Amino acid sequence: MRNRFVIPSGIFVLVLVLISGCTRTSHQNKTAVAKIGLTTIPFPAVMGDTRLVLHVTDQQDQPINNAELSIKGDMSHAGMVPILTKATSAENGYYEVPITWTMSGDWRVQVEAHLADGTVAKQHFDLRVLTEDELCTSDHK
Ligand SMILES: [Cu+2]
Repeated sequence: MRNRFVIPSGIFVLVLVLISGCTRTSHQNKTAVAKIGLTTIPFPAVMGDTRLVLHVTDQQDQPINNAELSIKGDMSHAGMVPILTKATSAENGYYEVPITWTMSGDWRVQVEAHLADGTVAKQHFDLRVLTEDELCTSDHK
């Protein structure tokens, strides 16, 4: 009873840290005035319809709700049509948009956050999209 809300939000924060942790140091844009984190619902991402969640915060870790996000998903091999989408409304810094992964495998998601002051923060994330079968397999390890 008393853990009702603690467990789901704990998992969510952990996922954010895991994903942003591997990209933050090497790819952070020097002129960035905002920090961007990414996760998916469900996580790990599976082929088909999922939701993408981007968390945008300022240098003091305060949520930024009025950014306009341009999101582009590409696969690591040639010949794929990129996924393009936008997100413009947020709650507590979390921008959530539906996204349909058209193929399983390695994707790069590039995010541009256009801020109210006219500056742009950029971040990209590499993630693997699993098939339903792979998801089942990794659950049993
Ligand atoms: Cu592909």
